[in-house]
Amino acid sequence: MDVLTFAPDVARALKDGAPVVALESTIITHGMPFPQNVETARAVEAEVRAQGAVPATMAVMGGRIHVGLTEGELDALGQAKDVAKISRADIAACIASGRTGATTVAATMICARLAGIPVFATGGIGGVHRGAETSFDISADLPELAQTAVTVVAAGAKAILDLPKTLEWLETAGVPVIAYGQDQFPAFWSRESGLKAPLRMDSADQIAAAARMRAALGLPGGQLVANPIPVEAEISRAEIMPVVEAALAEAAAQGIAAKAVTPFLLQRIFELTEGRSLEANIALVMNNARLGAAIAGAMARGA
Ligand code: PSU
Repeated sequence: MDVLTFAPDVARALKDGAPVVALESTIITHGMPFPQNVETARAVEAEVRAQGAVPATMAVMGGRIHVGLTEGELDALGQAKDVAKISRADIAACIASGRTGATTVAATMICARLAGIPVFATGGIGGVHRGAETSFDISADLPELAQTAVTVVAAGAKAILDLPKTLEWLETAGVPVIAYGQDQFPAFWSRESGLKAPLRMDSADQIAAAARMRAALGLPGGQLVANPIPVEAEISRAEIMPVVEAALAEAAAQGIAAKAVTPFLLQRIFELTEGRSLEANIALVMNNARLGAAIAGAMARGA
């Protein structure tokens, strides 16, 4: 069944075997406030283009998966109030009902695979939430990485999560976690988490070669490339962790659960840091877009 609507430049690039980078839309609708969300989405697309690749922002609209959005669509999505945050469990229902849906990391990976785009850049993936031993709250992003062959570039996992358990989960599921240019697994707003990443690579070519080898071996699933936030934009762990703890305590007190947890925490941390967390978030997404474009270039060259 044909459910994909390609933006003309994305269709052309895919036909020519030129580099394309998939981008998500939940970060626009649920991850950042307006107007910074739309400005950032535009800047990220421009950065991907500046690096010689074509951006393909994904969203579900009018019963179709859109692979690449027009300026008007991006703008409308950034201001819409009733957009669903969709993942593997609800993407089909959202398309079938004609509702508008923003794609999480998991849903964007599904869309990217359907569209034939092997690389996707975002901010931070979802993971194992604190207290998961009782709540069972584990982001659907993790099992998606274990089954869908897309290389995801993120600044690690958000520091609101239980990072040791997130790494354990990924290891058990056979997902390669590759720190880029350093030994430690980065923690979104901070370059370091205190945890060593299982793998380290220092070039886009190495990452592309590893993806190709996984395909050659017939291994399902993707790779997580954990790209540390640039030094000048980072908020140190010592500074961000008390803020994260305060936001987590508020979420618990208010009984925030399931899909609402991550957007609630990001918004509270934004308020508590007086906007600094958002500046850091924007800087790390831009940085991931650059690396994503480089990896897409390396894959297109067959490096
Ligand atoms: N990266 C960001 N901001 C975000 C997200 C990623 O910089 O808001 C979104 C992604 O869509 C990711 C989601 O899939 O957060 C995780 O949500 P959850 O923990 O409910 O799975």
